[in-house]
Amino acid sequence: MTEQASFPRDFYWGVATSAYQVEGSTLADGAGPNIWHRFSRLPGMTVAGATGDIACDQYCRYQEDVDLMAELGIEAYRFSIAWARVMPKGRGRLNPKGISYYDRLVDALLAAGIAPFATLYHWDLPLGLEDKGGWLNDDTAKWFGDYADVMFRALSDRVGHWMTINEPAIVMEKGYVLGVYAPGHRNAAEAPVVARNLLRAHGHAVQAYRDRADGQIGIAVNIQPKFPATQSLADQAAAKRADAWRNLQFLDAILLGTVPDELPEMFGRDWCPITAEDMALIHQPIDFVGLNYYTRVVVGDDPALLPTRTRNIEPSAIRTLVGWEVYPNGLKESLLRITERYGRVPIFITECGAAFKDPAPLDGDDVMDPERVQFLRDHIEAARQAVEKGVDLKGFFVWSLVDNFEWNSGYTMPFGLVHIDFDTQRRTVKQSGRFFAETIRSNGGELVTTDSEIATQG
Ligand code: IFM
Repeated sequence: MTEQASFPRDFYWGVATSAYQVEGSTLADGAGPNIWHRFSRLPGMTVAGATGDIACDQYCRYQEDVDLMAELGIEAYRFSIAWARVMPKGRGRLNPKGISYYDRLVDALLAAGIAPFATLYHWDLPLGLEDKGGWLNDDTAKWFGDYADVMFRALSDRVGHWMTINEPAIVMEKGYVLGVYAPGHRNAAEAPVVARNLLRAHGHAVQAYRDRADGQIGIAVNIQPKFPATQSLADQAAAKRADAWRNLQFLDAILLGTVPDELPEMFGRDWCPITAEDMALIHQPIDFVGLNYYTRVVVGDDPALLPTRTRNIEPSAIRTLVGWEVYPNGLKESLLRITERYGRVPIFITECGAAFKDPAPLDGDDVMDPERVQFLRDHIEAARQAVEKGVDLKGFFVWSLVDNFEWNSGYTMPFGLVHIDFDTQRRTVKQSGRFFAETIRSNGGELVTTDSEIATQG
């Protein structure tokens, strides 16, 4: 016996990607370079010197990917727009051919009955803006608003769901503190400046959207529940700091107009305050929260590691290829926490997925990836339980449609429902792709085997 479907009837089952990770043709048709173009060419920054120059070639093969999505019954596609494709220097002159690419993509999606969900910024800042200070320059936020307005003008008649920025915490931490992602800065003192400008950029885009369109706009944040390694006061305080840094600072500012106390304490005289004027821009109503969920993290106190003075403890439990603990309950906890902290705001799970080592495809057969099937099954079940507890969940997007360029890991971390042979660009559906197709067909209703059933069967 299976449980009844409890996802709403108008639920969106989708897949997600981002421009630099899948499009390729990064400089085609007048596009400008972005920070990953430069960063991935620096020695040692990506595994095997990989770049997104070709990636999944979606710029040329978008119709093939749309057809694949249609074949799997996918209802929504979350893609991102490459800012430097439509504004080669990040401001000023537009590139009509770049805009036309997204026009064609959106039309192809709609023709296939797939709802387009567009992200305006998924980490590919135009290089022209990096050379003017990037996210450390206050003007970048304003230029982002101008770029957003161009895209609203071009697509908001057909795109009803927009996300301003993907995972601002990762931009700040990996791009500016750890230097493992573009632009590769290593300066903890830059973090609050970057965070403030990302938030201001979000605000400018929301403002432009309200002036221009009447669909839905939100932001996609990644939440990682933080657990203290021990019950010591020091570890508990460490978990609170890590939580404020990674999970709370962006949503608190946007939805509550506040800054968690831990942040100014953490930064001391390096703290960059958000002014009242900034906050008025940032703290505007949004229509939904996008939640990207992958794992939880256990943390301990470590005074040497700035700015959070915390260290992550290696998980001993089941992990994905990236090393992240598989912890589906964290998805439920995160959904409930957002609902409790910010009120019953509509939420989309805008990313959830896992990298596992997949076998090579054999001619004519699907790629078998039972670990990813299990991962998805358990996370969809966690989402269902959150819905049961009253979370206003609107959709579930798997990361990702296809194996793609996983940033500094290059092409070594397959997350796709569809395998790609990067020598031939041949696509082969995985078992997880078929599983997700079945999930969509049943609206999540035929996945869940209850514990009691397992016991009875045993
Ligand atoms: O590939 C990334 C994506 O760009 C942002 N969220 C996490 C994914 C997996 O690491």
